[in-house]
Formats: sequence, C-alpha cells, structure tokens
Amino acid sequence: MKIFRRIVLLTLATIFFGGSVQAAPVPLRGVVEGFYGTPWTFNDRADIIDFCRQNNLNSYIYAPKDDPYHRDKWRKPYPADKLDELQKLVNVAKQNNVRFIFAVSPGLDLNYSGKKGDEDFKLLIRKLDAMYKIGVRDFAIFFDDLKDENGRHHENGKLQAQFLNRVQKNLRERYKDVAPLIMVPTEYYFDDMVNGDKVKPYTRDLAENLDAKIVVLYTGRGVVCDGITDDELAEANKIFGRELGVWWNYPVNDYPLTPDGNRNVKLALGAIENLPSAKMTAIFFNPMEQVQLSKISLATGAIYANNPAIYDAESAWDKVLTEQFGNLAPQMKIFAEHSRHMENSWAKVGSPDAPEFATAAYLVINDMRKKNSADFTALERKIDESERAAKILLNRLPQKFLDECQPQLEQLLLTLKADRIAIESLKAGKLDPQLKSLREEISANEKRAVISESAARKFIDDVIDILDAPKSK
Ligand code: LTM
Repeated sequence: MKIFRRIVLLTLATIFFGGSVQAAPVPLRGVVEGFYGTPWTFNDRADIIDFCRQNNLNSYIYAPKDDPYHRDKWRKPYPADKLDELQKLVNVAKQNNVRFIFAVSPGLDLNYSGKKGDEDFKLLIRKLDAMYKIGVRDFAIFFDDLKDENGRHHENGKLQAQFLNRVQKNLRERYKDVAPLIMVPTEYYFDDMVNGDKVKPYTRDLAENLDAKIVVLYTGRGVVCDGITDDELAEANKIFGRELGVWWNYPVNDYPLTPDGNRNVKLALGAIENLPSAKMTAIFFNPMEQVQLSKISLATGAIYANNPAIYDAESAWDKVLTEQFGNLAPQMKIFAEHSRHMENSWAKVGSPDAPEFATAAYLVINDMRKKNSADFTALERKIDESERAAKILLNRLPQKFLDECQPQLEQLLLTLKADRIAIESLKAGKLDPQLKSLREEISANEKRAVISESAARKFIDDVIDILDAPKSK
C-alpha cells in the first residue's frame, strides 16, 4: 500500500511540476552524535562530516553523552587540547559546508533560577562563548534522560523555557550570526508528554513559555519506536504550537536487547523507514558507535531527508549497499538482513531480521510440531546462502568494516552451524548433544555479538524445544 501511495504521489508530482519531481528537503538534516558509549574520535567525526556533505546532509550535532564536558562536567570549560580539536572539527565542517551544532546537556544538576540560576546561566554562556570563538554558530541544549530510578523527573517546564529563552536572547543580542537554539525536552517522546488525552504539566508549561523560534526535537511516540506517521507528527506539533524536529534513534545501538545484555553488540544495518512525508523542521539520525557501518542507514536517512514524500526504504537500502560495498553488496545485503531489527521491552525499530529465513524455519517447525513430514529444502538453501555470504565477507571486506563487524559475522556462522545440526537432529528424530553446547557458546558470545534473534537464532531454541519435550505416550 505504501509503495502504491508513493507511486501515486510521484505521478501527481510529475504531472503538476511539469515532468520533474520537486525535491523538498527537510531544512535541517543530519547526524546527531548523541549515543552513550565511547565517543567518536576526531577522525571519525571528520569522516562523518565529509559523508554528510557527500550525501547532502547539512548538519552535524556534537552531543556525545559520554564526553564529560558535554554532560557530567558541563560547567567546566574544555581543556586546551580538546578545544583545539573541536576548532579543527569546526573548520572541517566549514570546508564541507556542514553546520557544526554544539550541544550541551546541563540538566543533571542545572539551577534554573535564583542566585544559583544566575551563576549557572553565566557558566553556560561562558561555555557557549568559547565555542563561538572557535567558529561555532549553531547551539543546542538538551534535557533528555533526566529521570531517576523511579522513572520520575523533577524539571519545571516554565523555568526550563525561561532559562532557554534567556540563553537564546543573550546569544542573539550579542551575535547576529547565531542560528536559533535547538532543544530536546525532558519529556521528549510523545507518550511521555501526555497522560491519556491531557498534556502533562511539564510539557504544557514548556510549550506555553518557550520562545517560538527555538527548535524542539522529539523522538516519536517512544524513545525508540517503529515509525512516526504524519498524524502523529501533527499531534505532537499541536502540543508545541510549532513544527517539531525529529531526533531519530536508528541506527543507534547503545541499549541492551536482553535484560542482562550488553550495549553496542547488535549492528543496526537496515534502512531508515516509516518516517513522515509531511513537512518538518529538522531530522537528526542518532548513529552507532560503529561509525563505518552506521553509514548504511545514515545514507538511506539522507535520501529520506532530501525528499521525504517519495522515499522508498527498500530501494534506498539497495542503492546505498551498492554504493558503499560495490561487488560485495549482495553478500552485505544478506548479512545486513540478519541484523536490522532492534527490540527490547521498551524499544522497537527496524524491519524484521531475515524474514525469508524466518518463514522457512517457521514452516519446518510448524510441520514438526504437527508431526507432519517437513520439507527442509528452503531452509537449507537460506542457511547455505547466509553461510556463503558471511564467509566471503570475512575474507574480503575492507579492514575498516571488519573491525566493526567481525564478531557478528563469526556469531552468524556459529549460529548457522547450529542450525544445520538442528536440521540433522530433526531428520534423525533425536537431539544431537552438540546442539545444546553450541547454543551455550552462542549465548556466551552474545556479550560481544547479537544477530538474527528471531530467525537463525530462534530456530535453534525451537528445535531443542521440540526434541527435548517429554514424549507423550
Ligand atoms: O533519544 C534521546 C533524545 N536521548 C537518548 C539517546 O542519547 C540514546 O542514544 C537513545 C538510545 O538509547 N535514547 C535516549 O533516550
């Protein structure tokens, strides 16, 4: 249906615009380095800024959660060597015609009012002034992730708005070339802004008092969610009385996928999808620590952001894989298909992993459960294909990519090996003891690499479940 809608839109646009489709890029579009974990290096950032230029993304936001001077020690000025590095980066951004947006996250202990509020205001301005001196003209102040262990925050929307208005006024009065501030609220996803059909007090007060020029970013219905519809965006816009911008949490992978799981272990290699075609002020994609492999979905995001109305995720993904991996694109696609869905109790984004593989496995399991004879051909073909692809990639991928995905490729190979043993066990009607020890090895490896949980990995559990079940008389 979606593709059909896009084809209709494209045809109408072609008719109305005399043969050429008018691209309507999102005005502010780019990458927000906003993840938890090891911040990118200078070279990573310079590389991504160059990537932004090549892909017609016009902005990069500097907001690494674990740069102490960005969040924990926001009051402290950057030491000389860090400032020097930032200045070089600002110059790289200028050369690439990309806006370098400097962000601070002071919310952990910011005083908004009174004498302490005045002191903090001065410290924040001192921090931003130092950035202005090195050439920054775009600033952002973020108030996300301020909830305590009980899920409560203590922010006051009116005071936060007044503080931001004061910062905006101060900067814009002294510097004529500074762009409007960008902010992320403390209630930064829709379901947290409302209680039933009522807007919650913090959000209401922030929205009512915030300078209309300040750009507000939100993440959709949830922190990490499977899309934003035009209607959802319109509803959120209504709360804030302005066109919102989007902070999109894909391909970021800094959250665990299992209760005891590690972060940064599953690679999000899919396309950006299910975002609005309606007008929006800004879109920023939050990437993974793995900078090179983030470029797959970031490049699809760039295609989206340059013309949301006609974006088609599947064809963008194919195009990007071909551009980035050349003759390894077919193998990369097979691997990436096993690693694009991100889901835990509160997050869900990305197309399902290896859907054809999962269907072939499901059909086998279903037949076995019903005690029908199963046809293993389709599943075996999928295992062969995935194994071939993973082996080729391990041999031929350039080192910069291998550095970011070798554990996941090896984990996929191990999982496929277990899948084969699982099939043999089913054929023999008896569990090969190797299967359980392989499963343990795979689980232990999940500290470093998670892949294909609902396809190749799930088949192992299903087979053990079937063959381990006590036989009924
Ligand atoms: O999404 C926002 C606005 N803030 C944080 C990000 O820093 C983090 O990377 C993502 C994904 O875990 N979630 C957040 O809440």
